[in-house]
Amino acid sequence: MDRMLITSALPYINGVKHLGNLVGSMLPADVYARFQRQRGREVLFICATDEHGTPAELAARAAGQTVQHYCREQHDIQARAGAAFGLSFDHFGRSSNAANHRLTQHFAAVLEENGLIEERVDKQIYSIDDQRFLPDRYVEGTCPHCGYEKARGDQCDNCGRLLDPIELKEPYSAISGSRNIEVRETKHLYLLQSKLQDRIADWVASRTDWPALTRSIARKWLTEGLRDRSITRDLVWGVPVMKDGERRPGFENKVFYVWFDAPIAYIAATQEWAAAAGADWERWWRTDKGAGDVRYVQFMGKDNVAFHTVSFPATLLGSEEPWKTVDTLKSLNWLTWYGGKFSTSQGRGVFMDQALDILPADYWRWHLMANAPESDDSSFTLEQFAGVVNKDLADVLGNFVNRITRFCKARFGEAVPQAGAYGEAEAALTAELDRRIADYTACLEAMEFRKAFVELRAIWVAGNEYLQTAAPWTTIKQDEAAAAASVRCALNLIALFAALSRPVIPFTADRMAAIFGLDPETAARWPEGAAAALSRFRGGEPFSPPEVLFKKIEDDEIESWRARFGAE
Ligand code: B3M
Ligand code: ZN
Repeated sequence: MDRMLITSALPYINGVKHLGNLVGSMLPADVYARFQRQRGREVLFICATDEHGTPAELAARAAGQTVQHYCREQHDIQARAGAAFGLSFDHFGRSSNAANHRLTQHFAAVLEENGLIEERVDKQIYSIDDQRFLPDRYVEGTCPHCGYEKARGDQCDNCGRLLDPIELKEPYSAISGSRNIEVRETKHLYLLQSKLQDRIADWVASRTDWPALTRSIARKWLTEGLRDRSITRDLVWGVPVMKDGERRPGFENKVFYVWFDAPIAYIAATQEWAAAAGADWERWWRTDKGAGDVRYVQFMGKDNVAFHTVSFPATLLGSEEPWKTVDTLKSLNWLTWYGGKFSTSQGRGVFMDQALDILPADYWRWHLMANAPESDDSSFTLEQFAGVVNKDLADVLGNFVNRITRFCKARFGEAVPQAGAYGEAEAALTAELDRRIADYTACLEAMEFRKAFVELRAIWVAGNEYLQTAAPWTTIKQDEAAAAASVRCALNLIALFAALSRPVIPFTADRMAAIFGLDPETAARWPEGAAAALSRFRGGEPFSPPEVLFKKIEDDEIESWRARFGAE
C-alpha cells in the first residue's frame, strides 16, 4: 500500500492542549506520518479542532465571548501551537465548518432512509430559571455511583462512570447554579445501532491488524450489545437538524450531538484540504473512487476507541455508501502529571504553548515519544524529562555531532577528509547498523514507538562507541589516513542519524542536514542500508560545525519549573 491516510483524534476546542493530549494522538500520528513520507509513501495527514458540544459553549461563556468568536480564536491558537511543535498536518480543519455541516446532514439523511434513525421521546433535565434544557455538562450533581458531588451530566470525574443527566442526584444548572429543575419530555433522533450489531461485529473481525488494546475495547462493546444512541441535543451551537431543506419540525432548537459530527469532520477536513489544494478528496475516502488502495490509520487516546471502532463505523457502514473505513488504529493510554491529572484550572502540568516557552519542540517530542504511554499509563515528571534530555539528546546525540565536527574542522579543515580506507571497524559498524535500522524500521511500521526509540538511541550509541574505539584524536599521531577514514565515517553517520531521527526530532534533523548543506528532500530519504549511507560523502564535501545541538537542563531550572507547573 503506497497511499496512507492518517488521522489524529481531533483536539477539543476548549483551550490549548497539554503534553498528555499531545502524546495521546497528535504527536504519534505526526511521527508516523513523517516516517511514512520519508519511506516514499503518499501520505495525507488530517486533523481539525473538535468544536461542538457543551464544553465549547461553557468555555466561551466563561471567556465572555460568543461561541463563534471563541472557537475561531482557539482554533488559531491550537493551529499555531501545533505548527510550532512540528505537527505536519496536511490540513488542520474545523469541525464547525460548512463542509462538516453538509456531510453530517447527509449522513443523517441516508441513515434515516435506511431505517436506522428514528425519533424518540426522551426525558431531559430542564432548568426553569435558565429556560432551557440542560444536556450533558450543563447539569451537575451528585454521582449515583460514588457520591461525588460535582459529577457532570455526561460523566463522573471521580469514578469515571458514564452518566445520563437524569441519573444525577441533587442536580443543579452548571450555567446559573439553579436547583429549580424539572424533568421534561423532548424529542431526539436515535441511531439504531442495535440493528447494526452483526454488521459491525463482522467488520471488526475483518480488521486483522488492530493492536490488542483496540481490539479488546471494541469486543467489550460488542459483547455488551450495541445500544441505540441519541444523536441530537438541545443546544444552539452545532450542526442543525434538517429535513427537506428546513429545520426538522420539533428540532428547531436542537443540533446533532458532538460525537456524531466530530468523526465525520475527518472527511470534511479532507474536503477542505482538497478544495484548497486543487486535489481530489474522493480517492482518499470513497472506495469506488480509488480509496480501496488506501491504508487508513487512526491515532487516539484509549477513551476515544469505542467511538472509532463502533459508533463512527456505524455511521459509515449504515449509510450503505462506499466509504473508506479504518484499517488500523493505534490507541494510547494516559500520560499523567506526577501520577495525577493535568489540569488547567488547578495549574497542574505543562501545556503546549508553555512547553515551547521553555525549550524547543524536539526536547519534548523526544522524551514524550521515547516514553509514550503505550502498554500502560505513564507518568511525566520534570526530573525524568531532564534526565532523558541530558542523557540521550545532549550526551549521546549532541555530543557525537559536536565532537566530530569540531575535531575535523581543527585537524582536517571544513571538508570531509578523503584519505584512508574503511576497514574492519567500519564493517562491524555497518553490520550492527543494518540490523538495528531494520529493527527500528519494523518497530515504526508497527507503531511500537517506545521500542523504536530504544533502537534509535542504540543507533546513536553505536556511533559513539565506534568513535570511541576508532579514537581519531589518538590515531592521527601515527596514521593520519586511518584517522581521516574514521572521521569521514563519523561525518557520514551524522547524515544517517539525521534521516533516521527526523520522524521524532525534525527540527534537529534539519540542523544536522544543514551541517552539510543537504537539501531537505535528499536528507530525508529513508536509508536503504548502512553501507550506502556510510559512503555518501567520499571526501571533499564542505561542512560547517553547528552550534551546540542540545543544551543540558540544570537543577535550578527544574526547581523553578516545578514551582511554575505545580509538580508534586
Ligand atoms: N475531541 C477528544 C477529546 O476531547 C475528542 C476526539 C474527537 S475525534 C473525532 O477527548
Ligand atoms: Zn462517580
